Amino acid sequence: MQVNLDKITKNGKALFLAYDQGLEHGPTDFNEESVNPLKVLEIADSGFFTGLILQKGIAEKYFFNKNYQVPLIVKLNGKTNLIKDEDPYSPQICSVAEALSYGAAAVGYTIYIGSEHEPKMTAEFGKIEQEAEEAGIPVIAWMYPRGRNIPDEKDPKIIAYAARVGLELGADIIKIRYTGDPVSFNWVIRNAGEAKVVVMGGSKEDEKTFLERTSIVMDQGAIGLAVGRNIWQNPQPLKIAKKIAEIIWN
Ligand code: FBP
Repeated sequence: MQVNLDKITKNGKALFLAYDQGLEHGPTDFNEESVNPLKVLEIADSGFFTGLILQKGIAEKYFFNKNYQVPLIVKLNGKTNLIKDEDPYSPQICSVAEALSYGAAAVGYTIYIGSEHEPKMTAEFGKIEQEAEEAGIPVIAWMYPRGRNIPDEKDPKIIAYAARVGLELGADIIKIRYTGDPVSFNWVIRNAGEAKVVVMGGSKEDEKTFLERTSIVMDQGAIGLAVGRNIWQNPQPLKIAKKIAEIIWN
């Protein structure tokens, strides 16, 4: 069954603000402003975003029962970067039912394809996918090739493989890295098939490069971006959000 993406898209396009880095990277990503979830929620609720990605703790304490208009996307798994396991595993820490109780319009899950722990993640994802479908909400798969079997996670061929795995596993939206050139990225999009593609942000880059990349991925058929640091680490987050939104909905 094709799930409806209307709640987390506008005219079929998407701009998601990611704010789960506190778990994944620790406070190193934050400054005096962005350490405060309220400040980032204010950015998320500016009208430029079609979704806000949170882990359950921040969803419960800062989003639930408040009057935010931005749709909530709860990330169901996550891990710290303190464990230096070459083959990463990101355990499920929130259920679909719990995410729904915080008001989630969609859920997200990271799969490290190529990791020795890939089977655990694909199995967890399969269950989540089924529960989300029953609840009628979309599932976004962070498709990240990583581990000892992946010599280069930026290799366009492995990124295309990751996109295809997302389609095969039933993801409604696939969050993936840009390959670095339009031709190989077009192949990624074609491998994702009917699953939609949003491009991840990464560490903060200069604005011009980031905006150019946004145009390229949109031209090749992505539906938008899921980005964190390139927005809330920018000294003028709303200004850059506006520019990105103008490209996405041009
Ligand atoms: P950014 O735009 O800040 O890179 O956020 C995207 C994201 O996928 C987050 O959802 C997540 O916390 C982070 O990147 C994980 O990054 P990595 O695993 O590459 O360190």
